Formats: sequence, structure tokens, C-alpha cells
Amino acid sequence: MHTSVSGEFSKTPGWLDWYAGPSTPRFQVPVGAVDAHCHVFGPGAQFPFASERKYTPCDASRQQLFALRDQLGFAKNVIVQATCHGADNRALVDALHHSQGRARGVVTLKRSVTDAELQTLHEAGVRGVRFNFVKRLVDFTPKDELMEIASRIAHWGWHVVIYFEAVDLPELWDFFTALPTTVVVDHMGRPDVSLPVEGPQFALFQRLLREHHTIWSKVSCPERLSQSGPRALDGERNAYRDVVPFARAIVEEFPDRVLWGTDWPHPNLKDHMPDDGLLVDFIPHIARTPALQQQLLVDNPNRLYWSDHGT
Ligand code: 0GY
Repeated sequence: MHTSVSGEFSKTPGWLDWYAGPSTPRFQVPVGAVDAHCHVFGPGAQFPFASERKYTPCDASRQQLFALRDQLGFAKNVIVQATCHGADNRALVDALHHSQGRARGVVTLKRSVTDAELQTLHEAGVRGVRFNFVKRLVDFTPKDELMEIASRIAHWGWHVVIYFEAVDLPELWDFFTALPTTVVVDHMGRPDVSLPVEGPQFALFQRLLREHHTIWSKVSCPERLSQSGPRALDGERNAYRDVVPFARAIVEEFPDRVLWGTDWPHPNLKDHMPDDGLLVDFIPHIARTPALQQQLLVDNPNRLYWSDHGT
């Protein structure tokens, strides 16, 4: 485990730091692969955590993120604003500036953001805004405020990333389906994987993608959803097996609207910290052919985040 301090900040008690020695994956990701969901935390001494945060993490710097990218064989990152930084996107933007065009960003915005600030974010490589509905992570923001932000970022060709729990989908359905942009769902809408994959909860999520062709899904975070955990069978590196049927169903039905990411440095995990190498070896279990792997890891994220070849 990596240990660190966050400037004058004390980590949330019991916080699990990211795994410093990931194993080398057996699965080799295709050339040009994108880790499309990861974060930077601070460092707290340079980029303070937000006063409204619900947790204080360990530091996880851009240098450490880029080292992981190289070690796992990825070409690029999509860095997603974590709630511990609130709507202060400076750590993320700093990482984009130092990525040599190999990172894009998804930020958090307040409705007070100016057009000039949006332009600066776009030029830095930001291509999306994240709306978070997970109650343990954020305070409530009125939906009309979020809709106003979505309308403004639509002008820039950005998309909206949404994070919610599966039980809240019915209540949020109308809002999600009214959004004027492409919408990307984090972690398959966090299904309860102890329920049957054919059951009503996951069926509702599949219906969302089936009926709304502008909605995409990240098939990420098996370590967050799994109840069977990281234990692999017979040295096969087949961890998080209970999540496989869920992610596989989404990859196979919507191959041109799925993304995958490590979620490094894995905020708020209570039981174990995943080995990122093992997470990469989850990919061929859910995307079983080279063609599906190419779409998931290369074609889809490059289309969504790099198609303008700008900045
Ligand atoms: C994730 C998941 C979590 C946290 C955040 O922004 C965040 O704080 O996204 C979580 O705690 O489930 O995607 O990183």
C-alpha cells in the first residue's frame, strides 16, 4: 500500500490508499487504449480539498496516474472530477495541461460558471460535466440548475456523466432522458449484483440504453459492485466474477456505447484496495473478442473525447 499525507488534511479514518505495486496484467490492451474513468486527488498541499467534501482522501497525483497508465499499457486517460474537490477543477486541469494531449477531463460546474471559464476548460481538454446523485457523496443540487448547466455545455459539444445508485433510477429517469447531450452512466448505474441479471432492476437500466441511443455506460468498477470480491480461482486472475454477467450483457448489446476505466485511485473502498493489474484482466471476461475490446477501449473513448483533434 502507498501511504501519503494530504497537506494539512487528515485522511478520513479507515481510508484505504491506492495499491502501489499493481501486478502486470496478462491481458494486453489494444494500441491506443483509454482508461476512461480515473481521478487525481490533490496533492492536498497544492490543490486543497473542498470544504463541502464528504471524505478526505490520500494524495494521488497526476505523475502517479500517468505512471500507472504507462505500466498498464494505456495510451490515454479521461480524468473525472472527484467530489472531494467539489467544483474546484484546478487539480484536474493541471493534470490535463501536463498530459501532452493524452488526457481529457470531466469537470464539476456550478451554474455561476462564466462562458470565458467554459472556453478555458474546453481548451484545456475538458469534454464533459459530471452530475452526481449518490447521496453519501454530495449535497442535493436542484435539477433545474443542472439542466441549465447541461444546456450551456451542449454548446461546446460536451456530454454529461451521471453517477447514481440503481434504486434511484426510476425517480431520475425523466431528468436523465430529458438531457440535451450525450449522457454517460458511471459504473452501469451501480446495480445490486446479488440480484439476478435478468431481474427488474437491471432490466430497467438496459431499457434506458435500449430506448435512448444517446445514453452510454461505463462498464467499470467491478471492485465496487462485487460481493464475491477479488479472490481469483485457480490462478486464473478472474476476480469479481459476480459482476461479469452484468458488464458482459451491456458490452454485447451496446458495443458502440461502452467505456471502461480503472477508477484509480479508488475512493471510498472499505474492504479491499484492488490491484489495478487484476482489474485490467477483468476486461477480456466482459469483452470477449478483439473487436469488442477495440470498441470498448479504443474506438468509443477516442470518438467521444478526441474526435475534434483539437487542443
Ligand atoms: C468513483 C466512485 C466514488 C466516488 C467518486 O467523485 C467521487 O468522490 O466518484 C464512490 O465513492 O463511489 O467513481 O470514483
